[in-house]
Order: sequence, then C-alpha cells, then structure tokens
Amino acid sequence: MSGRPRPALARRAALLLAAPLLLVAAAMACGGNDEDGNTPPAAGTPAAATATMAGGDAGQVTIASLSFGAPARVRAGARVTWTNRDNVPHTVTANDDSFKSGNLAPGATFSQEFPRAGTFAYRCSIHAEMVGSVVVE
Ligand SMILES: [Cu+2]
Repeated sequence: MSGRPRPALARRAALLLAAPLLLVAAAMACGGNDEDGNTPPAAGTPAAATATMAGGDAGQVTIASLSFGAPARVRAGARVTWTNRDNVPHTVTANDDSFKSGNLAPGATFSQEFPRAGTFAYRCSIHAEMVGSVVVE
C-alpha cells in the first residue's frame, strides 16, 4: 500500500537537506582570510605586500564607551594613535610600562611608535576593565 511517494514528506526532506547547504555557502562567502592571520608570512616574500588590509587607518584606535575596541594591527615601525571619544579621561598604559599616555582628556590623542614585532598589551589605569593590545607584524 505504500508504493506511492508522499509529496509533502519529500518536500520537507528537501528543505532539511537544503538548509545546511545554505549555511555552508554563507559561511564560505564571509569566511574570508581569517585563517591567514595566524600564519606569519615568510620573511621577504613580495606577496606579503598584498596584506595591507584596512588601508591607512590601521594605526588609529578610537576609545569609546569605555573600550579600546579590537586589537590594532600594524607593521613594525608604524605609529599608533589613540583618540579618546569618551567624555571621561582615560589612559593608555602598557602592561610592561614601556609606554604610557598619562591622562587623556576627552578629545585628546596619544601616539606611540612600535619599531619591533610582537603583541603589546595595555590598559587604562583609571578603568581596570579597559584592556587592549597592539599586534605588530
Ligand atoms: Cu579609562
């Protein structure tokens, strides 16, 4: 008695199959080059020049809503400039004390050069929860 296919079931099965495929397609579309970030480019490779991702603003950090935001990524020798967009003072203070801005009033900026590669963690000495880092490549 069950030799006839049941269209409703078949349609539901097709949807169940299609949904994961759509998710995979979406993930591939926006996956981008995230995984490349963990692999340091071979030294002296000319192709590494294509890695200029965010244009000229990579060295700009906006302090807002009691946050330094995502880590700043720059090349060795670059200068990073912080701008305090909050209406309370903050500081940019290296965890190892290698640089410190002192109090940054609202609207004030602070710049620091990063001559060598590494990850440099810093904090606001006024607000303990405010932490950030500069990744120099
Ligand atoms: Cu602060």
